[in-house]
Amino acid sequence: MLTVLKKSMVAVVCLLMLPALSEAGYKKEYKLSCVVGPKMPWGEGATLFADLVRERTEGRVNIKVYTAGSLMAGKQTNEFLLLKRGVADFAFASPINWSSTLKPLNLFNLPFFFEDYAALDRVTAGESGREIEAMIAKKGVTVLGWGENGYRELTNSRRAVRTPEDLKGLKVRVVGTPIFIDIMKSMGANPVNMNWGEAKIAFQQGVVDAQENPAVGIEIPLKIWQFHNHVSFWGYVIDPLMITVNNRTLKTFTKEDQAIIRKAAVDAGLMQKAVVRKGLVAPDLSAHEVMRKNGMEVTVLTPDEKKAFRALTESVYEKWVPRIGEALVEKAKMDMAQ
Ligand code: X2X
Repeated sequence: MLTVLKKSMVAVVCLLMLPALSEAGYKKEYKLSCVVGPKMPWGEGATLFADLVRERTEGRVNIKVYTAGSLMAGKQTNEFLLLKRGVADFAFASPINWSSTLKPLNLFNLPFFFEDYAALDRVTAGESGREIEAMIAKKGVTVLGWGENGYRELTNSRRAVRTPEDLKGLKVRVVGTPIFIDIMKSMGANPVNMNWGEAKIAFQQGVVDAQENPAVGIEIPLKIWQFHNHVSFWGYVIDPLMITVNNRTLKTFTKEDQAIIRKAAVDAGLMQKAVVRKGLVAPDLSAHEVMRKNGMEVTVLTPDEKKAFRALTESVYEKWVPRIGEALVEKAKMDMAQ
């Protein structure tokens, strides 16, 4: 009788202790930062990641998504520092917004550098990708998985843009990351930097003529045709996304939960990436069709037409490759050539 009682008491104590042990030090809620709204594929990807983590950890890790840059009052270029300091625990982030703080991330902003999706995938999965992750880890943040915003395509309210002559003088809203000013100037445009949170009003009021963002990732969900009736598919920059966590936060989770979180980030990233790549490559050009149906003139640049823009950006490479790191750029080229 006594042994039975003892055994059941041990069982009860174990049951009571188990969740307590595995959740020791866990917060009730973790904050995830995201620059865009919840209805963009990027924001949906953030929610998907949070949901997968919650389900797979059976509620132990509860992530709340803060969209539209709400954790940083819209100042998107501050995101990395907020994450590093632990104001945010996680971020579903674009390297664009971190690259004024972390110079090597400007690799992803080099104009006409990533010829196609395969090239980008080879970098994020390759040695250059590992080097970038190691560089970020040293600064206090772990990259858990990669998603995507997409190729950044130009829209404007003035004219079809196919040549540098067409771009000349257009007032283009760009993100507040210095390299974008240099790129736009080199190609003859007139760049104005502004946070994403203020951009829509600027388009509405015609403060700027143009902007560049991914078609499926941002322009279509935003209904950019309300403001701009021309789109140029020129693929000048592709914007990957990273699902990330503060190193100190990550260490507070059990090994099992860390593995679950990593897997959830990889899964959510892959799913989100598939969404933003749809309808943009022949034979499925349904995204172009959506824009056309909504009254936009769709201009698709040929490889030679892209080269004319690329040739103008030589000064950007001269200035920025040394800042990114010659060796990293070379490594990325080698990964792409695999
Ligand atoms: O600000 C932008 O253009 C956006 C939403 O694409 C980024 O955060 C990089």
